[in-house]
Amino acid sequence: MAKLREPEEVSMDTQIQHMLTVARSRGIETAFDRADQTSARCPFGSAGLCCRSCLEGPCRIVPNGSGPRRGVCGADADTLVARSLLNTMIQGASGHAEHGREVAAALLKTAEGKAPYVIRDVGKLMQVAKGLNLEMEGKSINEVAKAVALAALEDFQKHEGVMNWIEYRGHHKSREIWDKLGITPVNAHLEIAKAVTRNAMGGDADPLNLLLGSVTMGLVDGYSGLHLSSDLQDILFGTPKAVKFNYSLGVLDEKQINIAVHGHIPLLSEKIVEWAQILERKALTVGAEGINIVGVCCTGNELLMRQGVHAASSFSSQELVIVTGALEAMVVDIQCIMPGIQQVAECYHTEIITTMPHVKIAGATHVNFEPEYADDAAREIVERAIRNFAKRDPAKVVIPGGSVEAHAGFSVEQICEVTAKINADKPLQPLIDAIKNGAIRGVAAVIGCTNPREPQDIGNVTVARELLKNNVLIVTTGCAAHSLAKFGLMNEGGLEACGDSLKALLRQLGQHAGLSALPPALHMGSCVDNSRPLDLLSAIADELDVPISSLPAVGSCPETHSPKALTIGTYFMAHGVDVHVGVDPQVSGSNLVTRTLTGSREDKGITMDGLFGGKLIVEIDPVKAAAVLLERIDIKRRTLGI
Ligand code: CUV
Ligand code: SF4
Repeated sequence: MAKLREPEEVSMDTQIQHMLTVARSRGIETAFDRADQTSARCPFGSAGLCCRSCLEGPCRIVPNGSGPRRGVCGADADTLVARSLLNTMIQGASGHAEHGREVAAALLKTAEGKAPYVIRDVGKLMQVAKGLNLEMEGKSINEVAKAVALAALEDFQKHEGVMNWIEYRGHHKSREIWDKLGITPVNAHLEIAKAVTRNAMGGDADPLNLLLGSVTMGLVDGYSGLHLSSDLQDILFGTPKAVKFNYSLGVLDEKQINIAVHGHIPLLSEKIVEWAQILERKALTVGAEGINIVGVCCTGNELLMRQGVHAASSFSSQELVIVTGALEAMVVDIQCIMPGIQQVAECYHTEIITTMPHVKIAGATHVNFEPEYADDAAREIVERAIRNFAKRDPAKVVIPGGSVEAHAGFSVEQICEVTAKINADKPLQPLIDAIKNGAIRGVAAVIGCTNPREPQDIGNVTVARELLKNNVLIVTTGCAAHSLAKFGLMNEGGLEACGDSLKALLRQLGQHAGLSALPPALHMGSCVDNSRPLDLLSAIADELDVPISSLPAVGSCPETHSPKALTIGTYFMAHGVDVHVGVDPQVSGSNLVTRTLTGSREDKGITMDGLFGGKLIVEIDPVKAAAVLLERIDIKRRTLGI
């Protein structure tokens, strides 16, 4: 049996350390333990050199050493590595595209009066309709919503032209590059199907062409996944505005019925919040003081951004929410749901409830979600949780004390509402001025996950702190945002982490937001909301009439585990934004692939930096990573002449 890490080595968060000790003392295994048990990892797979694409294989090759240099079909290391990367990209892009499609279908049903949702943000609806060049004259709100939904669904159907959301949101200077390379997606499903075929045995065997295929997956992810989802979710549930919430396991409440919502799509969880309020009185009849909804992963992010729902856990510690013994139900939708939660739940009274027909877990309860019957599903789930309260064993309840207050809700609209109080005609100008005069040295999007193999939060928090110290403004999404919230970077206390000029600016802007200061890390939402930092950059680039690739902006993904984070990173790079990843992306088996991804424009041969103006930075050490990101920010500042 492999030696297990000490709790202090597993997470920086003392509550997580404590709950891990509790889990171990009760003989409950979690992802942190399984990461230790599976620590002997296959060297072929780790380098991208194992191919299982056909039944001649699996082929494992050794490009520089004593072993075979090609698979049975003749594919070499470069092709194998490029294919295995594309495989990862297909996974990532499909996840986000599917998210977008589900939301589009729900919007259509809402517009047709078949689903129990309302259009909460009519202004955003009109703005999106206008952006899509849709005819609005004389149309009712529902008719416009229907036209928007159909335009969205077309991005999964059309057979020529370019995805509507790229026409709408894509920056024209980036578009020129994509079009010239012939990589601009036509429709998400078509591109995904094409990528699967080109990646099969006997398909594409040109590593550079395969890498361009990966960039297309990044664009599919970015536009049919991220932008489309954020836009439509804002229309349905409201564009986020400044909001307060609390973070950490301590948000569970011993006296209340606790329901965790986990996954990615807010369609059902928004309804659960509604039904928890409606059924609050019923909770009192079973002896609870109320119903407490807490968020996990990105469904958590969606709810906190719009409803101020407290957040309990990021990805890697999701099982520990159950170990508190105080959870009546964990409701999951799609993505990032560890199958392991069911084993943990079986040691408690917690009911795991799956909700999507294509994402079930053996042993869990399934309450099917369809937009038409969203109210029925939400009501049943809340009632189940109320019934489960009586089964709770008080002797097993351990909730760590305390939680951290955080401010979130920083959509581009919210940021501009604040800066418009300084310059009403040109709301972006205060930010542009601050970038030009150096008060803001650059902008970094700290995004992505937590990974049970990595010490939780350390990478995310260290990269952010190192950058803040150097006056780099942080925007954040996903589970990285959970890390930054927990460690105080979303409240006033976080200002001590900032360099002087950034601190002064955040204080000045804060006054216009009714806060003593803006938080140093601006929470922009879930993973699909990585559309928002790009929208911000796109608007700044337009204002300055430069490509996005000239801006002193970087992305950093210090603790990722998810293919989705790699596609998001690729989408950033396709716009010319440098992206750091703090976990090995498993491409080391090919010098060609590694050089193309990580090389600079001055290097020999084709590089991402040369083609798009942004490159991949692989650095495990977060302090060193921040130093490299600062260097890249400064290079871009010099090219911009500031
Ligand atoms: Ni989509 S993708 S672990 S929940 S951020 Fe969290 Fe965010 Fe990564 Fe998953
Ligand atoms: Fe082997 Fe080629 Fe088949 Fe891959 S596609 S398993 S390298 S024969």
